[in-house]
Amino acid sequence: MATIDRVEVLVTSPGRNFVTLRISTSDGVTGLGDATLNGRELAVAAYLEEHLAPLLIGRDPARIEDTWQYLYKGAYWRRGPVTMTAIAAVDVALWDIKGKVAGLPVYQLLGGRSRDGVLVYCHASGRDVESLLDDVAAYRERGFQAIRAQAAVPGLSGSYGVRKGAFYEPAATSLPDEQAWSTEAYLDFAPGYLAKVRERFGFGMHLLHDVHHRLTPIEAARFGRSVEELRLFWMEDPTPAENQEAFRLIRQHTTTPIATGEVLNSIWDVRRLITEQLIDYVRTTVVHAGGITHLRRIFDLAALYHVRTGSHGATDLSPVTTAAAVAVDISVPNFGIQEHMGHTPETYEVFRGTPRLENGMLYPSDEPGLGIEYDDEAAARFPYEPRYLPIARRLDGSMHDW
Ligand code: EZ4
Ligand code: CO
Repeated sequence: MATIDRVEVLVTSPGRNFVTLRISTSDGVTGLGDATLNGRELAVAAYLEEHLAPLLIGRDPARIEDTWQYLYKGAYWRRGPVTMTAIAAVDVALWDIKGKVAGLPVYQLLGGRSRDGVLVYCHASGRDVESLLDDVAAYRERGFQAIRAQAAVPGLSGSYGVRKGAFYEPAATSLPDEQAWSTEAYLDFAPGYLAKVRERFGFGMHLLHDVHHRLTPIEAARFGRSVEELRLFWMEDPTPAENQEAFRLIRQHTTTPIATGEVLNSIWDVRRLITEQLIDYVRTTVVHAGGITHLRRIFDLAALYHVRTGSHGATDLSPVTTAAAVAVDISVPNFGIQEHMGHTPETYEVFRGTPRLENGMLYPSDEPGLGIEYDDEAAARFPYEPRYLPIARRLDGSMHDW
């Protein structure tokens, strides 16, 4: 029997921070898992290095389910983003190893293709409506079939979700940037620019919008109702997802589809949302929700309740996560859509072999495992630097209350 004989935690910052786990076996096979938790990266690195690596040495790398249960139940302290991201990194690295040992891409181990490719949505944004419309046009030209649209709210400093340069990166400062927020200004503005996107580009594409958790349930209900005729693919994170009951109120008022779950990390966190059919798309991911093993469990529960998948895929989820997400997405019956923003060229120098993107669809590599190689020399050129997500204050100076 092969055993796990090396566990390395790799930290690099090719434009943004990534934590990666590399597991090597006594047979010389290596597997990669993403362990990136935006703005809290080193907490997961320490969890892996100090608490999980010593437990993994000598174990059988083929026992993926058993290792998952051992790490989850053995912690005693269950769930939470740090724990679930650390377990995810181990889980994904072991799937990568299993694929390489079998000589098969990971999606084949998950039952093979349920579809030809994975529909993705990209992020169009603008500092005003005109530049948003130009950005949508550019993504349409590149063949994207589904587009998220966000514009900066006039008069508010900072604008979460709006790209500044060529690459989207909300975690861009060495201490958290402070931005201003006004719900009234947002609600007056956002439905109008979404309408302009439909006016100019029609209904032959999917249109998405992310509320970033910023509304109260009744505000979210009003927003959802006000954009019904625009037939959004979804409104994302209308309210903070930890209050699962809030979604019932939103649901009672609007037929705009609802997606949530990018910050949730276990089946327990989404159970009511799914079983009470309060959402249409569940956004949990391979990296933050316990790896392929646990994400499939969440997606199977969702399938019973007509909830489709719509996993998070922003720039803080590394190319290892993209590859693992595509393996899950292409195989599960209830796939909905996958978020995909792409990474900087520097990131692709470190993580080689990302899934192929063509006409707004991602296609998995047919290399054994996940098909991603980590380039240590390239990684060494990009040392870690603290980077934080912004926070927001309301106009009276108080911390936001979402
Ligand atoms: O705020 O990935 O849907 N995508 C998003 C992202 C998240 C960041 C947080 O790290 O909401 O922009
Ligand atoms: Co989001």
